[in-house]
Amino acid sequence: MTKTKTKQGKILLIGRPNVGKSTFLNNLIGTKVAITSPKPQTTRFPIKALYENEKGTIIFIDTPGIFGKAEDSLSKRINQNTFQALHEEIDLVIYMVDHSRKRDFEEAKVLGIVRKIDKPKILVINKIDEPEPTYLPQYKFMEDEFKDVFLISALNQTHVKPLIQRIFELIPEKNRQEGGVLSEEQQKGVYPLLNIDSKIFVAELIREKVFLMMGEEIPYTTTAIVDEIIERKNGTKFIKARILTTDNRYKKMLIGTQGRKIKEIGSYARKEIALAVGKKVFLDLTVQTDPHWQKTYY
Ligand SMILES: Nc1nc2c(ncn2[C@@H]2O[C@H](COP(=O)(O)OP(=O)(O)OP(=O)(O)O)[C@@H](O)[C@H]2O)c(=O)[nH]1
Ligand SMILES: [Mg+2]
Repeated sequence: MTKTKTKQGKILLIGRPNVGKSTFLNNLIGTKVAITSPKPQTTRFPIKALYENEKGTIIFIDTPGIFGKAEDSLSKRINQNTFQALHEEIDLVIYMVDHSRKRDFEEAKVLGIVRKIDKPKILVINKIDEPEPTYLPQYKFMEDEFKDVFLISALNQTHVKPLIQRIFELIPEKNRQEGGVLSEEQQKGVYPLLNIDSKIFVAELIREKVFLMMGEEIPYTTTAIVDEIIERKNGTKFIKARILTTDNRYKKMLIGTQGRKIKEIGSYARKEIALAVGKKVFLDLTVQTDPHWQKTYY
């Protein structure tokens, strides 16, 4: 069997909530693999996605932002999901920070975790497209602890290329058997996602719309579950999904007056799912109260 040399590495993306980890990954890969929103802890479990170019392949692990004060059971569990990802065999760590936010207690907590990981590390300072306010000196101060520092805009893709270049320099060269060692793993997910099937992917898109369209605390009372995806003979996809919330009063708010809110959420989600799957989609979306969903699903 012919063997070819190629760069292969597994990279952990870590940082506090909202610094732009998932945005970075999506824009790098060129397709939405992880949902994003202006609210903290949008990502709830590690998301593995494959990035390929002529130099080789990288598996990125996007993690939920670590909350400094995880007081409720959901954020505790989400933090735990990130700590679990630290046990993966990784080759490199990207520690992402947002220069427009102060280095505070939460940042210190994440830095403490990063310091304990005995792997090469790159510090990525994100959101440089936002010049004010800036606390850049507070982050630059950490430079010596890292192999390299990059100032980027994940949103505008500024300075992302040199960062990828550097990543490829730092990850190992491996033998790859013809056909690719990742193909089996790839097939399990929704390409280039490696650990998510299409039901979870669709559920994530619905959850994103809840994060974007509902007020402050509501998204944290919710999750989304996809029960069925049926391919109809006429080429359309029929999807049956539910938004779960912890309390009847939130259910009411999610449904809205005369069902307007849930219709809006459903229509926004349906359009994006249709775009992602390249088919016409029928989405049957309902809201259900389940005070214990957090124990069952995360
Ligand atoms: N101005 C600016 N905004 C950005 C940039 N990158 C991300 N954002 C915004 O920051 C917010 C959070 O982005 P996410 O990618 O969801 O952040 P995250 O680090 O994955 O957050 P969690 O999943 O909650 O840990 C979103 O509103 C993004 O649009 C950037 O380079 N510039
Ligand atoms: Mg995220």
